[in-house]
Amino acid sequence: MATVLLMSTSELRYGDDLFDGVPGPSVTLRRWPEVGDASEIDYLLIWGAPQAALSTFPNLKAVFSLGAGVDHLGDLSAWPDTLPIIRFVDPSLTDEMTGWVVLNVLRFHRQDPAYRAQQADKIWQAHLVPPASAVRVGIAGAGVLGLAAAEALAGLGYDVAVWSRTGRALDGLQSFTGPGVGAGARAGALDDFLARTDMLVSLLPLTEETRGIWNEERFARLPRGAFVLNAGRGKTLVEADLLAALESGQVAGAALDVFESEPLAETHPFWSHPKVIVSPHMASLTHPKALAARVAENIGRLERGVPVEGLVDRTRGY
Ligand code: NDP
Ligand code: OXD
Repeated sequence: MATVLLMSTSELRYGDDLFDGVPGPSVTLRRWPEVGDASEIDYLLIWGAPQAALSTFPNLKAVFSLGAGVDHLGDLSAWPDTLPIIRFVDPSLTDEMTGWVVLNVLRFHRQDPAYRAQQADKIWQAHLVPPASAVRVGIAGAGVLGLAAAEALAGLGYDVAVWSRTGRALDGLQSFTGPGVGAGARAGALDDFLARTDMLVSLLPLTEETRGIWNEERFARLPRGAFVLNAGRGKTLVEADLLAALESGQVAGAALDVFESEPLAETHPFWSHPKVIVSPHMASLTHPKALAARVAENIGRLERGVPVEGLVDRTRGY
């Protein structure tokens, strides 16, 4: 019997029946702040909970993130080295993110914002668009989510390239590797990637390297009139720089699911910006039963001493 403590500052989505009917080891769920005897807690299932509370669990075996990202855990190096940190990796999350990316690439390519504006004015007018093969999509972050989105877009005929730290790629896709990082890295690769990108899709995790990476300098490297889509993390993008690039026409439109500060303030200019599509950090949501199945499976693996899926590398920060 494993005891899991759910620690989350924001989620009401996970009921007391979270692990009911889930195959694998039997799990007892407790909900923070009703911890009971802290020495009985084996695993934390956590999203944005206060780090100070963590020191109180002497027998912890692992920490599970409620999502794919782990930036909400703060400085990973502050966590005990021996404590595995495991993120959520699951086809349900991957497929939903692929849907958000495809939806928004198609939206811009097929001029949906213009048609919505025309509909408001009852204007019947069609616009020719270039074929998908002439639209160069650049996916920043070629991980679980980035590669799946790349594959889906390539399947629709888009000219897709990916950019990552170490240069993983799918067969047949152009791959660019982070500047000065990793074996075989090529300085200027990010600039080359941006120069060939009409639609930039960021699925990067937030780390010290990626914080503020999408800024004035990087927007200027894109072809004039490019689109920017961000569903990675809000703090990878400098919002004031994006607003300026939209104003100047350097960036033609943006679809944003994540923001420097969430929820997005009512007074934020993105809400009513004609070139910006806002979604409330929903590009891919964690589905409770899928999460419970993954967590139970990984608890089983930990208890059998076999490698888990989604183990975070705390020196990389993701
Ligand atoms: P992965 O860890 O599988 O992939 C991360 C990718 O980013 C890897 O390709 C990695 O490179 C690349 N990367 C990391 N740092 C750098 C860098 N400095 N320079 C270039 N590339 C870099 O993560 P996932 O694909 O599973 O998830 C990505 C992120 O998506 C999450 O961290 C989270 O922030 C966000 N997310 C957002 C959701 C939403 O609803 N908006 C839902 C789920 C996730 P390499 O391959 O070389 O390691
Ligand atoms: C995640 C998220 O990291 O929802 O899973 O942002």
